[in-house]
Amino acid sequence: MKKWIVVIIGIMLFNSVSAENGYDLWLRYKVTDNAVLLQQYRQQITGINCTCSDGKLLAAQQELQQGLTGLLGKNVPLQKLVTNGTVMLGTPAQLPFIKKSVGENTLTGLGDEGYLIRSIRHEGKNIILITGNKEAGILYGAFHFLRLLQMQQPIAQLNISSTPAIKLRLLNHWDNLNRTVERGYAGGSIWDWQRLPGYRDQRYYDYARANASIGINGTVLTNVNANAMILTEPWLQKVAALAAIFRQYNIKVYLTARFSAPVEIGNLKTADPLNEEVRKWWKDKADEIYSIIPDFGGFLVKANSEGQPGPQNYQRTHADGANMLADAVAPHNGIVMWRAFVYSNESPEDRFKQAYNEFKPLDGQFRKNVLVQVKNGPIDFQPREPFHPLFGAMPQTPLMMEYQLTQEYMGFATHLVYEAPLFTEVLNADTHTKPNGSTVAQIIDGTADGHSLSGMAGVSNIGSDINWTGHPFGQANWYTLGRLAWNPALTPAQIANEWIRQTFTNKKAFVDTVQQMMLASREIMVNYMTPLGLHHIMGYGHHYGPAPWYNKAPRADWNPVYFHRADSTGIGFNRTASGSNALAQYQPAVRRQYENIATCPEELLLWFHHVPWDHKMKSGKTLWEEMCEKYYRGVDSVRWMQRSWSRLKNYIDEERFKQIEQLLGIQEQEAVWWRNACLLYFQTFSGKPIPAKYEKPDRTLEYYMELNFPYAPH
Ligand code: GCV
Repeated sequence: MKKWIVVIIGIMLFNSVSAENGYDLWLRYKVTDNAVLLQQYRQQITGINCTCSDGKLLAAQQELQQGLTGLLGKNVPLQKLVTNGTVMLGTPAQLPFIKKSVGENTLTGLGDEGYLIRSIRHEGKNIILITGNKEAGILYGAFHFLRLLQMQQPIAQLNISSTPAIKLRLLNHWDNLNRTVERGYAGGSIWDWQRLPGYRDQRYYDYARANASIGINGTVLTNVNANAMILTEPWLQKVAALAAIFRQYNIKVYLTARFSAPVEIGNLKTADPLNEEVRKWWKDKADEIYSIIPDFGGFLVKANSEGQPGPQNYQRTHADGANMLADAVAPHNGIVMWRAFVYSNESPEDRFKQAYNEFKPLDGQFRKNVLVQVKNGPIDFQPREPFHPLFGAMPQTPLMMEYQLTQEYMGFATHLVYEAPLFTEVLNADTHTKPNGSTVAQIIDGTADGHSLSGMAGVSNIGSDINWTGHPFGQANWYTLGRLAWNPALTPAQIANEWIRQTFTNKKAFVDTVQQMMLASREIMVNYMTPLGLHHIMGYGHHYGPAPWYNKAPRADWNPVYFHRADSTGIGFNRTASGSNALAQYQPAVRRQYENIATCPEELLLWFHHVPWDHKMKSGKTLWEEMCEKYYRGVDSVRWMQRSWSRLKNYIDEERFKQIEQLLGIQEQEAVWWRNACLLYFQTFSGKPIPAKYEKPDRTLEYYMELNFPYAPH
């Protein structure tokens, strides 16, 4: 009895630090608030034994000690001896008994980053073994083990093995050297370039821990709208300081390469990729980089897109440009990620089609160490897009997925939008390019076409805000990227469940409610912003709020009116054969489904069809009525999220509760703004009333059209 009271008081004391600012992310390691389980954990885990000769193992050991000590509410010591309840870390090379105990084949299957967590008998004791062929695997295994405890799972009979499906699991920071972040809504850049390399902020370690905990193994530090200065020696020294910290967590650094760097910092007259001097400049530059950062990952390049220089400035192809850089880094095992996000204002072609038109003919022309990085959809990270037609269309080239974690088009860091449903919707889409399996997931994990190089990247939503992502729920999107890149078969529900339990609490009522909110949140946002396949109708430049009327951009395909094409007959972009025929870029099975208005999923309808206002939808409503219904439902659902959240006050700390409550309040106001502005504007074309059963917009269209936001972040 006395023992129980001590345990319960212990739990209360350890968890009594109530205010939480979100800095600890999902690595909070609070004492287990279930007395029975805590007792069991304390018996099952008594110490840590590690033959730590390597940085990554040391990192694993430190994390385990910190985490277990927190979760068990008592010091978990490092041990030389093995006792019942020892957590033992080591590779088969360090601990020869492992080979016999788990079997050679099991180990081979783990590759370089996989791990095994097993409850075994060793030297007559019951121990928990965390092993992998390489130290990196053990690091990931240690984080998995901690996740089990944070989620209050049983650990009596462990037999877990896991290997990543995707090789390169990367964050892309759009961080500038002056510490601004393009499309960043969570403060400034976390890279304190001015004080690097001398000052190594604790944030860098915590950033690396967080990434390692979800399997992220690379980070591109700089914006794709690149600055050549990062490639100069003093800046490379700063990069090297970060690389030294990240290395211990199995994270490689990558940089964006400005294509015109040979001219800008190399004093050459040209950056032509076929020019010998230029090629030598890049080779020398690569040699220099690797002499400073021996495990440098390679380059990410945005070329001939939105004003960035590229090989086409010299009448060369994207393959010429990528291959030149690939040749420079190849001797060092570096790679090049060449982005397919290209479109030209000189071309009258539907922007949807341009990347495919430029890149498909280049399939087979890229070096082995090049990946082409493709955004999930053909336009630009909209709330909903069909999958990019390049997926499946370049079988000889590894295609890497680019998602956007930062919510450029999804309410910045103000709206609660859980992106996993968007990510998995694309991964699960069938490209129909192969008879036996060619979902987007199978294309990008390399299995469809037999590529060993594979990658998934997320444009980072991280900044200097204390909670890293501005909105506390933005952390879930970062978490999702890592977990999905490790295992694209995970469902949004599984990932949300893991994240909620670790980030907030294991209490069922809280977990269930928040999971429901998260799973619904993406569709809710689609409904109040861009239902039924509307896209790209936001404010010009900063992309804040609705502006479907906007038509003054310097190029047509930056204007909302280009994308929605509303007129008195209907609304939507005709991309069938009678329109831009973008649908021809998909395989026949996909094309046929989408081009037939009767079989096109209604959620994508206005992506592909210009639809009469009176068109009968599946619900029996007209298109106009359905559009009204979606916009109103979107707002109502935000109110539902507000009500749901308000019931959770007693489950978590006040600080985060209030933050989220306030943010939901703004989200509600902005959802109303989107709904009213869009419906009032589209009504000028449909000429139909907003059904009387709905609350009336309380402002006029003119009011919304006059709003302007010169200082919105962008
Ligand atoms: C980094 C969109 C964004 C730009 C971004 C670009 C890209 O156009 O608005 O800020 O530039 O995508 O992905 O390169």
